[in-house]
Amino acid sequence: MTAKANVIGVPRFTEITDLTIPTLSILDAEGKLRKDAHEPLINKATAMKIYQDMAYIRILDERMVAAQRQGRLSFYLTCTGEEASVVGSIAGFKSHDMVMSQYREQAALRYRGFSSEQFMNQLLSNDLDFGKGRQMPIHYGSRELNYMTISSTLATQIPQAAGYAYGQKLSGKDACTICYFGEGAASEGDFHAGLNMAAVSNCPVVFVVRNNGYAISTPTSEQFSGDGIAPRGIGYGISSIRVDGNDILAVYAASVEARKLALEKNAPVIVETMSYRLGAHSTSDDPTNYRSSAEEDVWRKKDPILRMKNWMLDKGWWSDQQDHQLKAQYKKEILDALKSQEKRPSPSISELITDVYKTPPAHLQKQYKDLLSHIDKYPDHYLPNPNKVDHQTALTQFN
Ligand SMILES: Cc1ncc(C[n+]2csc(CCOP(=O)(O)OP(=O)(O)O)c2C)c(N)n1
Repeated sequence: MTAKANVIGVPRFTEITDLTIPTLSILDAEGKLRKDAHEPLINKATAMKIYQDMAYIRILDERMVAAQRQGRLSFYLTCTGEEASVVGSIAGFKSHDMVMSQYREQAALRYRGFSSEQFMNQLLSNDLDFGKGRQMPIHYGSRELNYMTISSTLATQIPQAAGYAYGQKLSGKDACTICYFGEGAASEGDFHAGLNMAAVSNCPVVFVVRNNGYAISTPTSEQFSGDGIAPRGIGYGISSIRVDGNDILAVYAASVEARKLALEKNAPVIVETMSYRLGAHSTSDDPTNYRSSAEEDVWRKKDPILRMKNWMLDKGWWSDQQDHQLKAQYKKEILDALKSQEKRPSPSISELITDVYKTPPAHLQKQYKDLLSHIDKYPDHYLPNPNKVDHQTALTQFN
């Protein structure tokens, strides 16, 4: 889009207040339909799946933080408070659409069918981890579920999503990309490059920006002076919508429309979900150092799961008894998976430097062989290696 001519005769600056982005809100804080709001078309089966996956992730997060505190995991990162932003959005997409996420969107992976055992395999870096133990916990990925492996480096998924969506358009298949990131990641250069690329190349990609109030300890008031992220989309010529991220129906309705728009127009779309990161940034963070519990309490009262539960109860689609049973069942499923998967061996050391190069470069091979000799010399410094055979073959595999 080139600059549009709108001639004026006296200097008049355009201010942020001239552009007010409305917020889509369908359910009120009690989970009742707001006056004048349109309930999106959503069937009982989809609503049940959405609710159950949000409930599952809340329990997974609680159990995994506890497991980290017990020393069973090295690191974890919760989605707590933002479950509706994630599950409501992924539910508006098809299973063949690609997901490019940041790291707080494990609920989308669950929605796609990632099992408790698969979560544990990655979190525990065991021999069944798809990443073969070469990444920190929470760097999930699944080729089968069209979920691109997470990268720690903020915002790299944004230009990648534009490129992936461009490829989807060329393939002529009815598929698009959903790309998640936080408002903090929107301060990266990759955000601007990715958005502009997606807009000028007409890429069917939906950017879901989780505006959750913080980038680690930095509140949004110290990140930017503008009105959130949605207006930046307008600046790039991208259709943008802002929604109450704790309102499952608002997120779902906007996401269904966003996907439709992206594919009909072959164009990027932005969905900004306004929410709050209720948990710590990660298990390495302590939010009491930079925010008050009174502030957290305000958002606890807007719990997206409780809000959806109330709506489901009102519709007669759910009961308190079912809720109790489901939560007990998930707790057991997760703890059973933790117990069984933590008994599995570590990935084989013979795969430490494979999968990137056809033949690993000489310097990597040297480091690898040095490591193996070090393990032989000082076995007590390392975890027991049940794959002794692999270790031996590993020494010769690149010869
Ligand atoms: C390029 C880069 N810079 C800094 C970091 C460190 N870092 C990790 S998460 C994070 C905050 C991101 O905040 P936001 O995008 O709002 O997501 P949230 O954690 O709130 O979900 C930062 C600065 C990083 N991983 N990569």
